[in-house]
Amino acid sequence: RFLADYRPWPFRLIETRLDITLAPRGSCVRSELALERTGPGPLVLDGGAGLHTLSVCIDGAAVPPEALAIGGEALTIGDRALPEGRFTLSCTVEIDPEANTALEGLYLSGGIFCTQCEAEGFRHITWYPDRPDVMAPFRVTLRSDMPVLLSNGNPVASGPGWAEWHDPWPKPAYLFALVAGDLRAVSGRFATSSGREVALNVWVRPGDEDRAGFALESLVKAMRWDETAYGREYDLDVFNIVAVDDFNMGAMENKGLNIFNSRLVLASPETATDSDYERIEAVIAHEYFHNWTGNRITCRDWFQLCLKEGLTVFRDQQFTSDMRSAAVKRIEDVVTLRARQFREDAGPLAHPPRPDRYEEINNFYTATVYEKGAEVIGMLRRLVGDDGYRRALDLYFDRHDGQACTIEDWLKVFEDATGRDLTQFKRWYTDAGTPRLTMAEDWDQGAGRLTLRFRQDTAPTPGQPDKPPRVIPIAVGLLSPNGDEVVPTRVLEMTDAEQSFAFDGLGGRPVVSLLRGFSAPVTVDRRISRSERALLVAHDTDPFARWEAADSLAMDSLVAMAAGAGSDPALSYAYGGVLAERAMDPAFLALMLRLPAEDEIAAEMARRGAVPDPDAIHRAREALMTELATDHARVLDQIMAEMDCPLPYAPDAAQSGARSARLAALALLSRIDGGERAQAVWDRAGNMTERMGALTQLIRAGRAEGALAWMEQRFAGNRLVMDKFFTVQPMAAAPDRALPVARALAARPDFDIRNPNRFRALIGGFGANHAALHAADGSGYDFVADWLIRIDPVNPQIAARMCSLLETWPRYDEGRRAHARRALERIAALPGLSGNTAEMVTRILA
Ligand code: HT7
Ligand code: ZN
Repeated sequence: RFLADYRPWPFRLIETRLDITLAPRGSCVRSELALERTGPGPLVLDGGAGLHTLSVCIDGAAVPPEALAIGGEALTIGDRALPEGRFTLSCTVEIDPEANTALEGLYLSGGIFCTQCEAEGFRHITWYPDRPDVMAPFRVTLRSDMPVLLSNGNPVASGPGWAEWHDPWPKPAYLFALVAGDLRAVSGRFATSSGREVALNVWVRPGDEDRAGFALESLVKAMRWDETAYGREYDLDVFNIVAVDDFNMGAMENKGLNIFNSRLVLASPETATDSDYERIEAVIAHEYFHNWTGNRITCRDWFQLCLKEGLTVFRDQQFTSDMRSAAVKRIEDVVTLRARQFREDAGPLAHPPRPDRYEEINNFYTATVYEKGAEVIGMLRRLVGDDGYRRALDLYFDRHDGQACTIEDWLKVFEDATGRDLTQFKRWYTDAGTPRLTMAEDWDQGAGRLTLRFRQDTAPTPGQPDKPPRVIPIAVGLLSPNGDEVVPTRVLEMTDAEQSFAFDGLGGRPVVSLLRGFSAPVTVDRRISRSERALLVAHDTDPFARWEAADSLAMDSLVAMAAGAGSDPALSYAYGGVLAERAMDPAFLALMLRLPAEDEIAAEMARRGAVPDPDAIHRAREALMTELATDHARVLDQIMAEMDCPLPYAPDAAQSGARSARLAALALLSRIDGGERAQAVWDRAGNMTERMGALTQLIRAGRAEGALAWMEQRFAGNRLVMDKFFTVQPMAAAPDRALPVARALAARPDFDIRNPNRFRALIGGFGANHAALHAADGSGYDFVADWLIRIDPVNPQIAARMCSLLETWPRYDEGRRAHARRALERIAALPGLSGNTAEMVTRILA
């Protein structure tokens, strides 16, 4: 499919009525679409193979067989059978939710009927114009003996065995949802700024009510924040959230009826970690924010996916910054961006935030569309300023409410609101690849002038050999050699391939603090001495740049060590300085103590033109951690003691920051004490955060048997905790132990591949063990390929998404590349391979 092929649908959909009788093996879906022709051509509706069509009528009369074609994935009614003006098309189909293991359309999750319609799931429910630019109000009747029957919008009426819902806001089919099951609500109320009373419900399985409170609190915070920060008010009488155990992604923003993966709703201190809590707060907010950025204003077509996802990620990042520490959040976001999106951009799956072609849209819910889409908005905001951003957003909501829009519409509101020409900026949306920014410095002592000379280049990506320059906002500050800030942050706007910027009136040569706040998603090459880096680590006023200086010192050291060099004493010295600083925010300290992950080191080596050796990288990182722990054992122990949080447990920024610093210190110290401290933390642990921190180190130290047995016994019935059990073992195991551990876990009866969380837990956990995944004998690739082959016929979306575990194969040596290629070819050759996985494997191999 191609962006250039977009054509409007030649009919207007005035209203959609659905009457659905639910049964596990044969649910009956009756639809009535009120339609009006607006252009020439037949009426073509989308549908899937699983629809058993019982009748198709126009204005109550069966469509004659000669006018009707049902084939493949379309139902077509010829021109001549269609009345002039308004008419009603009614269809009746039967579908089989129990057989639906792909979890797309209507399916059953642990006895609960639920739906997932984004991107193209509605066509598995009935024949429909399943495209985001066809929007209509919905009136839905559900019939079932389940006690709770939910759909979008407001409840209209209900009786024993049925309920009617009406959603007045026109919406595309991908935002339709229904839920029917034995559920309990944890409820609250919210009064909007204009006085609308909204009933809030978080629906969970009986017995899970005591783990739903945090989700409800997060929803209230998100609703209030969107009113204050964006002037956006909620627009229905009820807002329902439902938690289900079987879900392909994290959550879904269906209008008024968000459906969530239960891991993003259910939390208690005993079962969820601090990061689980933070993620729940963020995703509840993300889905809620979609009500305006996605639902009220939606996408014209799926090429525009980042219009809603990039903007909504940007908004949820702002929200978390406001709720917690902005500096820590920014660094965490950059770490994720580099680990996932830079990796994508540097490999065979590179694509722009707005792709112009795809085969399977589900394969484009990527870090590029989401995270880079958000970065692009951050740059836009930096360029137009906070006021300009606010004016543009107000205009966006005014101008486009109720519409299905494009990236062009989005950029136009910025142009109209600020008077800025965004022609060049648009390249961030249309061009793939991470620009490399090279900086050189010219210092003129006599004139007191520092000139910064920049060059930008972007390597070719699939289908895009030439990369014209982009506009890059480069935030820069200058520090004097004694650490004082002599020039506060200034944003330089680079528009050419090469460009210089001068700073005058300087008393002495300053140290440049570059790309403050990570002002653009680029990589940086600059010549900078260790002592300048150390100065930035000690004194930079910009927290991101400060962290970045420490991270790059560590990275340089690790890259050199992986290539056989000894460690750099400057790093341990800089670490000592950081540890000595008493006033540092503990969450920030935890980030400063973190060493780059093995996959990040491999990526950096590849970027520098070297071939990474995963075993050497693993050894280097372990050696450096051991050295840092040895050098700083005393103060690390002090940190562990000081950061021991008082009871009661709270998942707030202060406590979770302290716990993360404590566990970062524990991770280092466990390298030199054989896991003794980890055992002590485990024995006294009062919450899941401490348990998982300690367990990771116990596994690494090879003394986790007791802890694992306890966990299994204590949480056997808790799927979410058992997912952690499946992830942490292969992830933290020594590289030569990870495969036998993963194989043993895969052989357990509770490794159920129909549950995406469980599959991701084990296969993703193994994939996170860099040296095991990239074992020289290809055993890691084979293990992953074997399981992708097994899951593909069950759940193609999950199979395709997990293919990205193999996307970095071109980085490695010839032997590993040959093994990876063979594993990928084995998947590609599978008879009946899904289109989803076929597309991914073909792109990865290209
Ligand atoms: N907009 C939602 C995306 C999503 C999804 C996409 C494909 C297949 C299943 C899915 N479940 C949810 C979630 C979001 O980004 O907010
Ligand atoms: Zn989203």
